[in-house]
Amino acid sequence: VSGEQGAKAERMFALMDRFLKNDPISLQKDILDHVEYTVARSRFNFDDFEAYQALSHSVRDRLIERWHDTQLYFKRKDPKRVYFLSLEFLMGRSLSNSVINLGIRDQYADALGQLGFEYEVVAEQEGDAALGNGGLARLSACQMDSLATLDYPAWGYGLRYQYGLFRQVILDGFQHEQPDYWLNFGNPWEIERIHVTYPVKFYGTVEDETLNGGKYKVWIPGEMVEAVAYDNPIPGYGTRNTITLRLWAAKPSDQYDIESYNTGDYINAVVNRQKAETISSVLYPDDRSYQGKELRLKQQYFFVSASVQDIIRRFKDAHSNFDEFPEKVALQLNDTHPSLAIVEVMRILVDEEHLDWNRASDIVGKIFSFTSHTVIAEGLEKIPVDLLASLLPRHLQIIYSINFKFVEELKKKIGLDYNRLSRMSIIEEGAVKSIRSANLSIVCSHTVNGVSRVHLELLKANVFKDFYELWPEKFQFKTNGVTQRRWIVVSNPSLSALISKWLGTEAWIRDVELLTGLREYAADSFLQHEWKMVRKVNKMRLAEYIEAMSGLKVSLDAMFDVQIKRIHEYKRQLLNILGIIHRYDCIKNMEKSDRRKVVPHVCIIGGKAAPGYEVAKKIIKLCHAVAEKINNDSDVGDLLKLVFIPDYNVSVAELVIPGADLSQHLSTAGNEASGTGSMKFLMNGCLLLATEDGSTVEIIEEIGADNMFLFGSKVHDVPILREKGPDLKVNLQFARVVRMVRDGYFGFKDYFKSLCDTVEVGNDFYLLGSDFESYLEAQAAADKAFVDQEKWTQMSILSTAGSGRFSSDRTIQDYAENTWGIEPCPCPF
Ligand code: GL2
Repeated sequence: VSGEQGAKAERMFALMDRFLKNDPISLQKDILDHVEYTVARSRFNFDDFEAYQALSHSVRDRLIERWHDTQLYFKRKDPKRVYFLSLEFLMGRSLSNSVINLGIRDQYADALGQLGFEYEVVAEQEGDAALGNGGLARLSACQMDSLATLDYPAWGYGLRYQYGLFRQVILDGFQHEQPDYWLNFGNPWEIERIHVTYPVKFYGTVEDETLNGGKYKVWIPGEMVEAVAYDNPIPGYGTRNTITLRLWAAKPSDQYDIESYNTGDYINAVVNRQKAETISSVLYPDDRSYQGKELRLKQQYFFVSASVQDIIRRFKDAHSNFDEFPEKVALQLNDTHPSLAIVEVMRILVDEEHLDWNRASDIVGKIFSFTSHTVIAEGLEKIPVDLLASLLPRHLQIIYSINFKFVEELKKKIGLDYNRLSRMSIIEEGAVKSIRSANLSIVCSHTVNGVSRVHLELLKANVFKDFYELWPEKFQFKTNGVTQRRWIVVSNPSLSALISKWLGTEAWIRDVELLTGLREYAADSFLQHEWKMVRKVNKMRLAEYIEAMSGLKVSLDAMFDVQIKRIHEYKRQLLNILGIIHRYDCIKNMEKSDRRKVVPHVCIIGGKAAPGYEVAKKIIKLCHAVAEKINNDSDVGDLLKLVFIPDYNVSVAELVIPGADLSQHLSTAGNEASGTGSMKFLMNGCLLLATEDGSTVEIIEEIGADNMFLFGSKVHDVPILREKGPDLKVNLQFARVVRMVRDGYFGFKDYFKSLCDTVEVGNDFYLLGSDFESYLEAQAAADKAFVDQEKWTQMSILSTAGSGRFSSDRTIQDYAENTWGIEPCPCPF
């Protein structure tokens, strides 16, 4: 920088004490300054929550410093960037993750300690940012952490919902949903960018325009909303790089409203304006069904339009020729939710930048990649054409043109096979004519990814078969991963310290493959002893939580047997509960003397049901009804307890996972695209009881089938079993436990009738009956292994040792090299 600007920069630089200091005294001063000037409390009188507020602002200052440097460096280097578009990010808490990634957790803990506060207690004050439903959303969060840590020039883009995923409250065993107004107490982890705003248009008409001899389309909108950026800095671990998750909030726009003010109805005009904000108000709480609602479509377009405008603006700051766009930009579609980004880029290039259609379409084909996260055809999004025609009239025209050209090309390749042409068309004809978002995404992306090997096989064989046959080279898979920073270092600090001690280095936190080094000590009795101690302390922490929450005291000698995830029929929480009923029934019918041989279990189930998903809600109620019976049966005592953990979320997971001995992953094979919960448990040395579904198949390759408890039909068995129809040789044990529920043994006989019907012979779509016997065998095998604690601990160590492949670092590196074509850009200062 030269001239006056340069002189100014020099002066500023001289005034600045370069970089904030991280010694305990500076940190204390910093915290107290924030107590006084940011939180506006007296430095002599503040509570834990105020300490959290001050602490987080102090951390945020340090994030901002690195973030500015990173952004400046990226700007200077101008590397190819990846833009990760996702409607959901499940970030959870930010404080501990940030201080660990910045490498200053212990310093802060000291600083707080000297002020009379305990770090853990202060950190507990933070609420969860729950801007997502489940696995897909948490995956996005893990991937952001890896993108930052691996120094990739990346941006995340999403929506800043005012209400995150609902809070689950249980009353009399029934789920009730309460709004999660997470911004009530402020959010220190975001920075509002009042100057980074874009207009987003809706409704209206499309008109023709002639300009300099060219004919163009002009969209005259009927409504305009302003998108305002909220930036969330994402720090990498062991690097200065700090990247951005930019979330958009909707605000009323000043343009396009003058008319209504002029009519004199001032109050109504203001109220109408305010409605704009509803676009980013609430997260849809259903992760598997698409309802064709206008608000949802508005959300999708709102966030992609703002993001695409932002991306193009950044490109144009440094470039004038759009042919360079694919060298600078990779756009990743996280599922089909952001697929309108394709159409938005086309619209801007053609209508606003006046590129000719073929050139624009060539650019689009080079920048987009798409990852599917579902296995079933019913899970695929469809946008009703009528809805799109009214909300985004120009986009509908563009989709028709894309489809026309695609179908013409396709005819040349496959001839007039009308069935196939109609299956592959982006437009679905039928009672409700709709846009198939997946087809749009496949046609316009250079790469289509599955989230595990099995998932890709299923996509190729079923939902995307026609496309796979047409473009086999487009299809890849990137097995999901989770970040060890969050899922070991933050959530299980004692295990983390133990691992570092035995490996003699902390390098595994960045280079997770190093965990395999634990294999050589798996049989070492000293490590086993320390490993068991760490696990016991984590179990204690979990037991205290259970007691505080439910009043139930549980024995630490019992196996903590956990299933936490969204409640879905295909995930088969019902199979778990029926298995628990069977266990209970066996204990009741056993000779007293035999009970000594029973392995005590504390069964823990947690998860939310979508508000409109009746069957899932009944499963939650059944869990409570069964728990009520078992937990109050003095005959059973500590041999069996059942606990439902309400309001399962990221921070609850951070507490439960390190304390689990066994975790259950029971999806009917072929239904879970990947599954990521299992990876978190694995990293923490928890053994898995699972079907051979999704990523479990790859986990088996890594840690061996004899290191886990596998059961059930395999992926290729499931369609055959379903085809074959009901098995007349019904498993008697299964029939018995279902009958107990049916007969009202746990009460609520009428209420549970329809739930029992879902697993009756001929109706049992998710094959609980067929898999029951093998499920009980796997349970028995787990019990047997648990008795031999030495063996169990060895298996536990081997699980952690084999978990490195399931780090999101590996996934992201694979995406960067094989899908996006981007390179690390580490900030040197
Ligand atoms: C999911 C899949 O169901 C799950 O198997 C996968 O691990 C994640 C992440 O790829 O994506 N798809 C989806 O819509 N949700 C998922 O968890 N909510």
